[in-house]
Amino acid sequence: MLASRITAAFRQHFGSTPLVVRAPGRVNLIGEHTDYNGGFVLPAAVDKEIIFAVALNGTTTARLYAYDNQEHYATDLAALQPGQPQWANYLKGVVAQFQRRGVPVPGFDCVFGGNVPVGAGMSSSAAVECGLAFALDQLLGTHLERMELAHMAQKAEHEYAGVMCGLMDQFASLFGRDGQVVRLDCRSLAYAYFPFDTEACRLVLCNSGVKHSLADSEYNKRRQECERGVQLLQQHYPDVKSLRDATLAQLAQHQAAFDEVTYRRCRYVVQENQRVLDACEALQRRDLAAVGRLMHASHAGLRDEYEVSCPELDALEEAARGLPGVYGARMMGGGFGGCTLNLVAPAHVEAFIQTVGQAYQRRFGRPLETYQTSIVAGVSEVAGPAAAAHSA
Ligand code: GAF
Repeated sequence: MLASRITAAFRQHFGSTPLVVRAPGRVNLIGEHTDYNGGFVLPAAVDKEIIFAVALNGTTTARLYAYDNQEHYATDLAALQPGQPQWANYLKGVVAQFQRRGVPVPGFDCVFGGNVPVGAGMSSSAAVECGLAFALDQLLGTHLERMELAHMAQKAEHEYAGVMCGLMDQFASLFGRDGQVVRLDCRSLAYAYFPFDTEACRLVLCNSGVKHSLADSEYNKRRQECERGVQLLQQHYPDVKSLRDATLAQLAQHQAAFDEVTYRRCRYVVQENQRVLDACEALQRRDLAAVGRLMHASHAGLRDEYEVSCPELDALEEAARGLPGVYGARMMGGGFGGCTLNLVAPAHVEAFIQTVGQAYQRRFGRPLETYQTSIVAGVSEVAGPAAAAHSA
C-alpha cells in the first residue's frame, strides 16, 4: 500500500507521526489549451496519486524527502528561492504562496511519493503542489477555500517552475469527484459535474514515452500567440477579453490582420471551447460515440492548428481510430509527448491494447505502456485503513 509505505518512510526518516494526504493526477476528456484562454475544460481526478506525509518539526527548516528518487533536500524557510533539485521547486513554490498571504510557515518534515507517471501529461506536478498546499492548510489551520489552494498551486508552478499554466490541473486534483468529470469555466470559475461510468466505458491511457524538453517553452509561446490574437481582435471587438469571447466569424472577417500561425492558433481555441460544451451535452445524452468524435476532432486541431502533438501521439490516435469498441482517442495535456486518452468499451480493452501496442512497437521499436484508470475524488486526508487501501 502506497500510503503505508510513505508513512513508514516518514517515521524512519523523521520519527514523528505525520498527517497523511493523497493528491490525484488527472485526465482531461476534452478542452486542451482552453484554460488560459478563459475557456472550458472537462477533466477528472484519477486513481494515480501522490501521497504526502507531513508534520511540523519545531524548527525553521523544511526537510523534504522524495521517496521515488530517494533524495533528501532541506531549505531554510526564511529565504526561499527556486533552484535545484527541480522537484523541490513545486514544494517551495507552494510554501512561498502561504508566506505571500502573510501566513508564517514554520519548519516541517515531508515525505512524498506516488504512482502518477512523470511526463505522461497526467499532472504529476499539480498533484505534488496540491497535496502539499492541502497538507499545510490543515497543519497550519488556515482553512483556505479549495479554489484558493488551486490558485496558490498554480502560482507555485508559474513562479517556481516557470510554466505559465492555466488552472485546469490544480483544479482537477482538488475538485475531483468519484465517477464524475467536471466542467470548469475558467473565467467565472463556475463548475458542474457530469457522470462518467468507467465500468461502462474504460479510460485507457497510452503513454508515448516521449517527454520533449521543448514542452515548457512551447507552452509559454502558445500562450503568447493567443494573447496576440486577442490584441488583434480587440481593435475591432473591444469586448473580446480572451479567446473565449471570440467567434469563428469574427476571426474569419479579420483574417487579413493575422499572421498565418496566430490565426490557426486562435481558430483552434475557439473550436475547442465549443467542443467542450458539445461534449457535455453528449455526455448528458449518454452519447459516447459523439464524445469520441469530438475527441478525434480535438486531436486533429492540436496536431494541425495548435501544433503541440508529436509523431508518436499522432500514431497512437491513428491506430485507435475505428477499432472495434473504441469511441474516441486524442492526445491529452500540454502536448509534445505524454499520453493519448482512449474511450474503450470494456469488452474490447484487451484487443485494443494489443492492437495499438503492436502498431506502436512496429513503428517506433519500443513497447507501449498503457494504464486503465478510474475516476476518483480530489485531494483528501488519508484518514483510516479504508482510505489508505484506496491509495495503494
Ligand atoms: C498543461 C497545463 F498545466 C494546463 O493548465 C493546460 O493548459 C494543459 O496543459 C493544456 O490543456 O497541463
